[in-house]
Amino acid sequence: MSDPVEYEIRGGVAVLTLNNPPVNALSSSLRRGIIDAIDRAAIDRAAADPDVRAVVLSGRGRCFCGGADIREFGETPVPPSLPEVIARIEASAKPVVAALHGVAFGGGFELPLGCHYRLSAPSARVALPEVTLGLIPGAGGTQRLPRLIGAEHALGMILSGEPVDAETACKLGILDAVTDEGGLVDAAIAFALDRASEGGPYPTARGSVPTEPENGFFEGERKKIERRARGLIAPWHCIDSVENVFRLPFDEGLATERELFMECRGSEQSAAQRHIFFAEREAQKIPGIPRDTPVQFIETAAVIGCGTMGTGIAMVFAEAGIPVRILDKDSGVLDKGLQRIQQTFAGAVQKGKITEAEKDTRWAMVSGTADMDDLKDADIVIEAAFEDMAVKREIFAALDAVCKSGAILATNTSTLDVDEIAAATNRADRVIGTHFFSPANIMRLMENVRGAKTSPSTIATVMALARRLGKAGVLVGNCDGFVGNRMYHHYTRQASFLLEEGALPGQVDTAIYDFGFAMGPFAVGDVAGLDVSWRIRQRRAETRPPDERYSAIADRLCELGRFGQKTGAGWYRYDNGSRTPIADPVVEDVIRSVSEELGFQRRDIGDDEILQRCLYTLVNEGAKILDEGMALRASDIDVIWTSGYGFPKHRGGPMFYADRVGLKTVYDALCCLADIHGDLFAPAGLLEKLARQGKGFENV
Ligand code: T1G
Repeated sequence: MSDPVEYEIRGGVAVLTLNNPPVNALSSSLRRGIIDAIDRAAIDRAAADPDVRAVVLSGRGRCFCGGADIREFGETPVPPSLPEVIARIEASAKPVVAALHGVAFGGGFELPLGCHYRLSAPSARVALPEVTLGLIPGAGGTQRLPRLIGAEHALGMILSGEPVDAETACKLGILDAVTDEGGLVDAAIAFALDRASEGGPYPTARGSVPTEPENGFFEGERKKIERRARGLIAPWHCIDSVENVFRLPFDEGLATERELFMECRGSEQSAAQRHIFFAEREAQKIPGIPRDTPVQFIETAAVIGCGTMGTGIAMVFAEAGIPVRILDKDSGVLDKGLQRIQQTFAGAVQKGKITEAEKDTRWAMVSGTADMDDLKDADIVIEAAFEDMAVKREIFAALDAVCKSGAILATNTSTLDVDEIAAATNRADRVIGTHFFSPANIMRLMENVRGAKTSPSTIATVMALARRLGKAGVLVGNCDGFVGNRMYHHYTRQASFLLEEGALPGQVDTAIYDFGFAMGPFAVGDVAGLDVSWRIRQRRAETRPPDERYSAIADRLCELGRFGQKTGAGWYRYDNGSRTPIADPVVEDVIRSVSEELGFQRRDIGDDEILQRCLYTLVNEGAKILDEGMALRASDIDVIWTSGYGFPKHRGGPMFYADRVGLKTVYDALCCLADIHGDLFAPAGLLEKLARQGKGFENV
């Protein structure tokens, strides 16, 4: 086992190199290693020490440090704590210089904040992403960073969790210098010796006087996060802890930060968000497809169809720096789509998300054509044409004839059979589903659908492409609706049945929103367009079992031309272009008339019943999907629902949530619902088995 901290004296400077692959996570052994190394460097002796005059702290491998070891959070803390390590460094009588490359995230950034100086390579990025894990910075970040760069910038970084690049970090006062890529450690050594020659005391964040923010700043920040942080713990504690910089002496502020951090660390919300963090990484691991499976590097891409999905997908490639050509035979549609892309990029500049130069770079990646021959050299083609099997088969046959032999042909279909599409080609091994979610340039989920003949190399290539595109890639089986939409179909059916029995759209949506979803199912339907699912229901009509309960309410609305926001009315009405849903008596009348036709005596329905019937339906269908092998693991389903359907991350996804409720509880509730509503709620075999064994989906 190599030393967790490499120790080398270079020209009177002790160079400490963190060495805990893959990201130098600050495990207990690494923290102990840092303490041992700074003791060895005798940092409590003056810089005149003939052996060691200064210290440089660097990282081995891809990054400086990815932060505290998240895997340790479920265990009893082992000393020394990270705050103790940082306090020792900060009190050093010798100058300590951090040399940052790659990322310095979380505790991996708090550690350098405790150093006297910070240098970085141009590629380095710093961040405090703890809030994305349901935490707050717990090793001084909320106390030191505001003292260095002011409350406004510090709280912005802490609440967003977003990285800051080296140039910006230098401008803000986080870094003392940005060196060239190759000479970081040498530059840090020279810098350290210069500081040692000048003598102490050396600057510390603790000793910096914070600049008071304008009056009402913190209250304003609380107002800003009201909607998106509703029901959460960590974001509010972030604001409280930064505000303490201006209310409490440093050590008291540090102690309070630690208390708030430990509260977050022990919360269900953080357990759920840490579950998703690891689940997204676990989803990359495909049994039978080893990490070293040959992967084709995608140099160029093409998209078929310049509609909403096609343009969204093209933007994803352009943002990842991959040249993408969009084909549409309708020049009007093509021009409109290209214009939409240009406007979206320009809008991102106006919002300050990207620079003019970045906009130009992205736009330069995009081109349009009406000639399929122009796609012959593309490494991958994503078909995003009309959701009709005949149309897709015709396109794939044509692509198969035109595209180079190694090209991957992918379909963005949301429900159609990938094998049937692949059968239209002579390269079924290189055909796969790549199901993006609208808007494709915003939603992180990418469901990759393996066909029966899809090769391991094609799967490995597309899973690697998902990462490169910044997507949460999940490999799923080729069943009707794959995983996400198959579960969503049952979830929305239940929501409609609740309307027939007594609820109204606003009540159902509010219950789901209060649970933590971004929107309830009816509001989502109005955004997506009710005509989309209407077409799918019409396609399925001839194969629907005659005795299967079916709600006609949505069909009635579509027959009235109510397709949602795009027609100004759907489940709700929308006044002149507004996106705010307003309850509409017309819809209530439709609902009541369907209830009457079905002979329902409408009744009051409580939020608990709404949540049980909608969420446990999700869990039950997820269990069936696992049983059938259409998802590799329960946590994959959690990734799908948190990154593609707005399931609240602080609940961990449907399967994690069910485990926390207890599968016996879920099973018993499903049995009660089945007694009332029939087989709709018959528990899946896997769920029953796990419930009886006292186990959870985490054991699958
Ligand atoms: N702890 C434990 N394991 C980690 C880890 C961490 N902090 N970061 C990454 N890993 C594992 C990951 O699960 C994967 O494992 C492998 O490393 C490669 O990760 C006190 C309390 C650093 C930008 O939130 O953002 O500090 O799948 O695939 O794409 O205030 O990992 O190979 O078995 O993501 O090159 C705060 C989390 C922690 C940063 C690298 N830090 N990590 O990205 O590799 S809380 C974070 C990342 C904290 C303090 C608080 C990224 C990365 P496996 P990867 P990558």
